[in-house]
Amino acid sequence: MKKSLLIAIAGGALLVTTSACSSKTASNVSTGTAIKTVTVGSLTATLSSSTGQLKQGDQEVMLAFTDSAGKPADVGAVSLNFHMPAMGAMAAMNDAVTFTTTEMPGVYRGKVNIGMAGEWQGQLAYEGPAGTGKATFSVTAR
Ligand SMILES: [Cu+2]
Repeated sequence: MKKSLLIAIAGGALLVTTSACSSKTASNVSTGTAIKTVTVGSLTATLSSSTGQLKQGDQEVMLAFTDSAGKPADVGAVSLNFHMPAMGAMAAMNDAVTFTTTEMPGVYRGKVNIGMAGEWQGQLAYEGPAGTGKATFSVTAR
C-alpha cells in the first residue's frame, strides 16, 4: 500500500517536471523590459527592449500582443512606424520597424533605426486572425 502510493507520487512529480520544462521552452522568448503598453483593438500590445527604453540609433525591440485574459494573441501581420512631425527646418521623419515572428505566437522581434532622440509617435497596426486594430502612442527616444 505504502509502496504504490510512493510510486504514484513519484509519477506525478515526473509529470509536473515534464510539463514545467515544456512550458519554459515555449515561453523562452525574452521580451526584456516594457517601454510602452498600448490598448489596440480588443488587445494589449507591449513594446519592450532589453533596456526598457527606446534609444537613438539601431536597436532591437520586442512587441507582444495579449488578449483580455492575458493570453498571447497571434495577430498575423504587424506594422509599427515611428513618426516625428516636421520641426522648423527639419523634415518629418518616419522610422518603420521591421518585424519577424518568433517561436511564440503573438510575440514579434523588431529592428528599427531611430533617427534622433526626442518624442516620437508610434503608429501601430495589425491585421490577421485576431481581426484588425490600430493605435497611436507617444514614446520618447533617449
Ligand atoms: Cu526629428
